[in-house]
Formats: sequence, C-alpha cells, structure tokens
Amino acid sequence: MAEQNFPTGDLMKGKRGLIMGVANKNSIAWAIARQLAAQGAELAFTYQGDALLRRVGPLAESIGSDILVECDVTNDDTMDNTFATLKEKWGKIDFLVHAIAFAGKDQLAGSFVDNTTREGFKSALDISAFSFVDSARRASEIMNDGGAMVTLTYLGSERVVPNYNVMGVAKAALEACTRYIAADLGPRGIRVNAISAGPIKTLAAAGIGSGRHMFKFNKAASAMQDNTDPMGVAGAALYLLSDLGLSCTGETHHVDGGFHAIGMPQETPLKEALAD
Ligand code: NAD
Ligand code: 0WE
Repeated sequence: MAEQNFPTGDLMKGKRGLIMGVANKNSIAWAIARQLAAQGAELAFTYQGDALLRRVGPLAESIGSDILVECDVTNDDTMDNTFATLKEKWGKIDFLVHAIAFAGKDQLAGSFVDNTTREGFKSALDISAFSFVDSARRASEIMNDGGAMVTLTYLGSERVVPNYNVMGVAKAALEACTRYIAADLGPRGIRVNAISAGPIKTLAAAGIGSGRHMFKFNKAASAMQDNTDPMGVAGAALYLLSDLGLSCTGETHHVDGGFHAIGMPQETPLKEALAD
C-alpha cells in the first residue's frame, strides 16, 4: 500500500466505535480505522493476542486511541470484557467494524469435498461468521441512538475460488447473517452491511498457495484492470458507517475493481497476465 492521505472532514465527528481485526499496518481494518479517524471518529481496538499487541498498540496510539482490549472471538470471557470495557469507558457506541476470519491452513487447499473436516468447518464458521452475530448482539446493547456495523467478505462466498474452500462457505453464512442482523436491528436505527473486497495483500492473504496467480488474474480480469486498493474499501466503510449511508442496510457492497461484474474477461490483458 502506498503512503496515502485519507480525506479529512467531520463525517464521523462525535461518533465512537470499535474496530475488531487489526493485526498490522496492512490490515484492511487499519485502512478503515485511519479513514474513520481522518473524519473525526474516536476509536477503540481489539487485538487477538499478546503477540499482536506489539503491532496494534503503536498503531492505535498513532491516532490517539486509548482503548485497546485483548479479544479472541472464540473466548466468551474476552468478548464479555471487550464490551464491558466500552460500556464503562464510553457508555455507548455508534459503530462496529468486524474484520475477522480464520480457517485452518489444512482447510484452505486442494479439494473442498475431500479436505473439509467437521472440526475445520465448525471452527471456520465460528470464527468467521458466528463472531459477527455475537459481536453485533453485544454492540447493539450499547448502541442507544442507532448505529452502524460493517463486516468484510469476499467473492468466494458467491462463486468458487480455488483453495478458498470452507472460507467461501463461511463468507456465504456471514453475508446471510448480515441480512438477518440488519432485519433485527433495523427498527432500532442500526444499519448492518458487508463490504466484499477484492484480493488485498494482508497477513490473511499471505502464504496462500496460488497468491501470485490470484493477484495477476484479478488484475487482468477486473473491469478496472487493477488490484483492489484498500483506500476504496476504507471509503466504502466511511460511507456505510457515517450518516451518508442512511437507509442502506442488509447490503453486500463490492469493492473489487468490478471483478464481480465481469462474465468473460478481455482476451489481451488476460493472455498477457497468464503468460508471465
Ligand atoms: P488480517 O490478517 O490483517 O486480519 C485478519 C484479522 O482476523 C487479524 O487481525 C486476526 O487477529 C483476526 N482474527 C483471526 N482469528 C481471530 C480470533 N479467533 N479472534 C479475534 N481475532 C481473530 O487480514 P485482512 O485481509 O485485513 O482480513 C480482514 C477481513 O477482510 C477478513 O474478514 C477477511 O476475510 C476479509 N477480506 C480480506 C481480503 C483480502 O484479500 N485480504 C479480501 C476480502 C475480504
Ligand atoms: O478471507 C480471506 C483470507 C482469510 C483467511 C486467511 C488465512 C491464512 C492463514 C482465513 N484463514 C486463514 N488461515 C491461515 O492459516 N481472503 C479473502 C484472502 C484470500 O485467502 C485466500 C484467497 C483469498 C482472496 C485463500 C485461497 C484462495 C484465495
């Protein structure tokens, strides 16, 4: 990601929210956090474990955030503690960003039907889909004047992407959860949406077997013939989490250079991409 200036303004002035899923400076959640902060938001962060505190601590500090809570979404005590801390420090919150996904490495390669285990399936769905339901319920309890929530998904929920496997199933569940949560919380003025981002070079996208091919293919086959810029994802999150997003809920919004819209890619850039 090139050094960038997130547009400044007052769209999030007076709003406070929780960002779940920053691991390092390349995290999509961090791009979203910087954009929200540049528009005046006050932010709290969760981090997954001690190892990540060394990375997330300085990032949170750099935008003046003083609420930093350890939270593993599979551990109810840390979930209780996260939302209790927000209630104690702020009383209420206005928004939630959920940018968390995980499947065992053995579940993300080869044949989906042969390699998906009961434990692998349960854990992927627990961490990547149920955690949004659980976080949304807890967050909604401290959203007293309406609010907004955003989660991150990927096209592998709608179409087969090699090796994405059980994560695709988890993302399909996550998108359905987004719609059901939106319906439940809508009457209370809480909007709930998903952003379907194209491939971005983060920790979660590192070390995936066919990474180089995937980024080349996505670039060549997208409408914009470019990879997805995390700033675009951050901009979409700003829209959905600010009052600009009024009346938008239950939506899965694609930010992927138009990759999702293409039925058949142009011959020339694709051939060139596949050749090298
Ligand atoms: P990332 O590695 O920076 O973020 C993933 C986060 O999930 C990490 O902060 C990690 O600590 C957290 N996490 C995993 N298991 C957890 C647990 N048990 N408890 C708490 N936190 C846990 O990678 P990213 O690409 O920024 O991923 C953020 C979100 O964006 C994910 O939902 C991912 O599926 C989604 N997404 C990523 C891409 C991409 O290409 N990078 C594309 C579309 C959607
Ligand atoms: O959602 C994701 C990745 C999420 C993810 C990443 C890992 C890597 C390390 C979940 N679990 C794990 N488990 C690990 O052990 N993306 C959208 C990025 C991604 O991952 C892929 C992709 C894309 C795109 C995996 C295979 C194919 C494409």
